Parts: sequence; structure tokens; C-alpha cells
Amino acid sequence: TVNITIDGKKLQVEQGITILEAARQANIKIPTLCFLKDINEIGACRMCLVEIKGARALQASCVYPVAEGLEIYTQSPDVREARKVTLELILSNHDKKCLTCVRSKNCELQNLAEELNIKDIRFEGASIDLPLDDFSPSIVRDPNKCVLCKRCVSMCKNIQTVSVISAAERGFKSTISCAFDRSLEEVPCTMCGQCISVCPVGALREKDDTDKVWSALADKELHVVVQTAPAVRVALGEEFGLPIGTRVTGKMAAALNHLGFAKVFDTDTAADLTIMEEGTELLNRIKNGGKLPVITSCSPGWIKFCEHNYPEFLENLSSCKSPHEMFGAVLKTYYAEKMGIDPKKIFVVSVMPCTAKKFEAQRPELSATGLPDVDVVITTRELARMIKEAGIDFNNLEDMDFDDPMGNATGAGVIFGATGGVMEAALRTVSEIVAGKSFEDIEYTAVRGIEGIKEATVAIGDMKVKAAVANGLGNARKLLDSIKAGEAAYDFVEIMACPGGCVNGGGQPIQPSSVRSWTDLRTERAKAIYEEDVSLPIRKSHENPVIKEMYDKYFGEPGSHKAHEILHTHYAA
Ligand code: HC1
Ligand code: SF4
Repeated sequence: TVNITIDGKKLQVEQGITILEAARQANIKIPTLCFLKDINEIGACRMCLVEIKGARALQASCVYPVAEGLEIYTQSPDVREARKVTLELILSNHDKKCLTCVRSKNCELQNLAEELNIKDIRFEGASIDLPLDDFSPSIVRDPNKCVLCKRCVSMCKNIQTVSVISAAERGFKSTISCAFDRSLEEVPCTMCGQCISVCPVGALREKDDTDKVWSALADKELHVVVQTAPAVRVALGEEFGLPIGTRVTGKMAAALNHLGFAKVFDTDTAADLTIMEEGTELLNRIKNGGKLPVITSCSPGWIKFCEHNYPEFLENLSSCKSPHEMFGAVLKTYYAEKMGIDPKKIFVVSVMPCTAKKFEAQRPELSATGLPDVDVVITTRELARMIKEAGIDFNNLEDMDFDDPMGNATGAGVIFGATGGVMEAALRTVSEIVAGKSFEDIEYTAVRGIEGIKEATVAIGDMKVKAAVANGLGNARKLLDSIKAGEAAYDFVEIMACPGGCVNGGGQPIQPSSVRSWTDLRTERAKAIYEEDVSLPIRKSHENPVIKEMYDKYFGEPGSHKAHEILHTHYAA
């Protein structure tokens, strides 16, 4: 440890930490803008300046390490003035249409202006007027709101290793953009939306599709059905001020019911269906000398990353559609027949923690009936906006269940939302199918947790199945490179584009750096996922009665011809 003083307060702190962190431990708040722990620690924005006795200039506390005897002042007149000048300069050419900004009330810049008591901007500059990039089906970029913090750049480059956005060095006119001023639609962006999750302002946002949902709901001709992804229920509450990691499954179902959907279904049910198909596919490939490892195909950001960067692995992908796409296909076939509804009249809305799912829903490969399997995808954030717009008092809703006849899902379905969950759900089912008996011990803890790459060897009957799980595209890249180099070999691999899996998807509620830097969102939300798993009466996909009935009455057995026609697809290079 080292001894320092901050604002006259004597402190003993761990060596190697930054002044910002030391101050935080002492409950002294230093404002930041570009700082995001472990992701963007570059000291670029100068909001976190502090005065250090003896130093010639003010220093950026987010990158300045503590040292024995440092005397630090976080609120001296020079510091306060420097921060105000910095902030006023940023505000001087910022597009300040806060009232209509998607991030209003959840904007780090707006909060800084309030906290620093900015009432007047002394340097009113020429406002920039750059074109909006809204060509991507998933992501909208508004350079006029960009504060050049580079958090998105670091995320895309260092964590996701996609590197499609960067700072174009043009002095005063410098912007964040894609090479040659292309749209995100024209570059190998995976649409993961992780850049949105780290943007402090409204410069990055999802393509808002709520109008399409409102119009469908108003159309009396349509049977509008909604399904919600596993990870939405453990994060939606954050949009209504509830603590991170609160489960709001029942309130969410109630809110969707109030919004007027004809049926409120659970994507988890289709996750159970995916497990039946994917488990069967895995066993078939192992038995018949098929392409190994089988790699999961439910994360559309990962699929796009694979297409752009690792086309040699496309044949490894499971042919299963992702769960919500399977559900869409089932709704327009089996369910349509069962209910006697014309599939053309069925409008499927998916609520997803994911921005890439918007892109996925438009893929021509995902159409079992000639119609898109899923009509519109909205994110967790968009759902929250709809609930607010409808005047629903979310926190006081009475819990409701998902609707019959497809409302039943298992713990295996819900854990899909956390990294390792698809693997664990598959192992729960495959092990029992092979053994022909039921096991008590179903928690595969080796594949849980936020470590970037996890490995496990699991005995399935007399086979030893070698499994690996990667979350975040940088980790996917590492794993695939090691397979390519012959340094590792697996039978089954789970890849999720987002760090932590869907719980931390690019469509989830956005927490500011002041929260995100010090609370692990991935872990807190995943905890809620595993709580939900334990709370459910059935925790194995093959025991789900809805799934059993679907096979009995419609698909025959997993991997049947009919199942292939409706539930599977093929991504080709
Ligand atoms: Fe996911 Fe999935 S788990 S991809 O991570 O396989 O988005 O939550 O809905 O489809 O079920 C996301 C989450 C989600 C699919 C399932
Ligand atoms: Fe990069 Fe993902 Fe953002 Fe695309 S969506 S720019 S891949 S972080």
C-alpha cells in the first residue's frame, strides 16, 4: 500500500491503482466521460483532471497511478474551472436536442452538465451537421452527438476485434467513422451493438422498430404474437429503476399482455426445441463422422463474424435456426394449423437483448413458409419505451404467466441467456438421451462464469465430449485460431458474440460508466438467470411437455425431415 492524501483526507491505498479509483474508494467522486474501466482508459477527455501538489500541470486521474506521498486536490478552483471549460467546449458543438434524444435522462454528458452546474456555454461554436448513418438494420450512428470519447472504438477493436469504427484524424473536424466514410451497413460490422452499450451519449443507438409493432397491434386483421428472450427478463427492470439482477418475468408478461399482444410467449420454449434438434445433430455428427466441432448458431453477431472472418468454419455451424427464429417458424406452421389461423395473418414480434437479431430476422435463410419467420425484433430498451409510452405502471403490475398453448419452458431454456448456458442445456439433455436414464446432478458449473474461454470434458455414455465456450468476439477469435492451428480440438463449441452472453447483449439497458465500471453487469444478470433456472419445476429441455407434444403431433422426432424443413437452415459462404 501507499499513503496519499485526497482533499486533505489521509488514505492508505493499494499500489498500482489510479487516483480515480483511490478517490472512489474514499467516496470522493471525480467526474469522467471517456473512462470505462478495462475497456477505455485513455485519459483523453480531460474531465477527470485533478491537481497534484508539485506537478506542473493538472493530470487525468483515470490514468495517473497513486504513489507514496501524493497530495491530490479534486476540487481546487483551477480544477473546477478546467473541467467546466472542457465540458463547455464539448457542449459548444454538441447537437443539444436533448428533449428528443433517445438517451435523455440516461446520458452521461447531460448528467455532467447538471453535476458541474453548467448554466451558460461560453464558447458557443459552429454546430456540426454530419449525415446520419441509418442504413444498417440494427445500428444508427449520429456523428453530431458524438463526443469523441472512443469508448465504441475500443470496444469494437479491443474486445470484439472487429475494428470497423475508428477515429478519423481531421483535427477540429475529427470524427468517429468507418473507413472511407462508409456506412456500418457496408463494412464487416457484426451488428452486435456493444458499441451502443458503451456510448455515453446518443451517438449510437439501435434502429427503433417500435412503430412497426404499434401499427401491427392496431391492425385488427393481424394475430400479433410476442416472444421474449431469456435475458430480457433479468434486465428489463433496470429501465424502471429496479436493481441490476432483478427478475421481472411476471411483470414483463403482464406488460406485454396490457400492450395488446394476442399471445405472450417465451423464447425459452423454443430454446428447449433448439436443444432437442442441436443435441440430436451433435450426436449424429459424432456417430457418423460429421463435421466437428459442432459450433452453436444462435448468436447472429457471431454468425456474421464467422461469415466475414472465418468462412472455413461455416460448415461447423449447427444447422439449427436460433431459438426465436425456430419459434417464428413454429408459429407460422404448427401453431397456425393448430389454431386455424392463416400464417399470413400471424405477425411475430421478438423482444431480444440483441441488436444483431434485427439483422438476423431479415435474412432470407430464415423463412420456413415463404414469409419471414419473425416479422419484427425490438430490443429490451425498445420494449421499455413502449411500456412507458403506453402509460403502464410497470413496477406495480401483478405478475402474469406466459400464454398457453406454448407457454411452458424449462430451466434449460432460460440459461441460454448467459454464456455457457446453451452448452449446459445441451449437456443436460444429451447425457440423459444417451444414458437412457435421468440424472440428479445437472449443474455443469465448469461452463458457467464470465471467463472468456471455458473448457470441459464431459462423459456422455462411453464418449468423452470435449466442449469449449467462448463469449465476446475477441475470445471467439482466439478459440478459432487455436482450433485452426491444431492446438486445440473439440466436439462441441458454444460461441456468443457478446461478452457474458445475451445478458450483456447490445440491446440491453445501458448503465453509465459510473455503474458499469464498478459492477459486473454480466455476473449480476447471470445470477438472476441461474436463480430462475432453479425456480422452475422442469429444468431439462426433453422433459418439456410442450416440446413433447410438438414432436408427437407434428415433427415426429428430433432431426426428422419435417424438423429440418422448418427448424434448420444453412449459412453458406
Ligand atoms: Fe439469446 Fe437465444 S439465448 S440468442 O443469447 O439462443 O438475443 O436472451 O433469445 O434466439 O432462447 C439473445 C438471449 C435469445 C435466441 C434463446
Ligand atoms: Fe463494432 Fe459491434 Fe458496433 Fe459493429 S455493432 S461497430 S461490430 S461494436
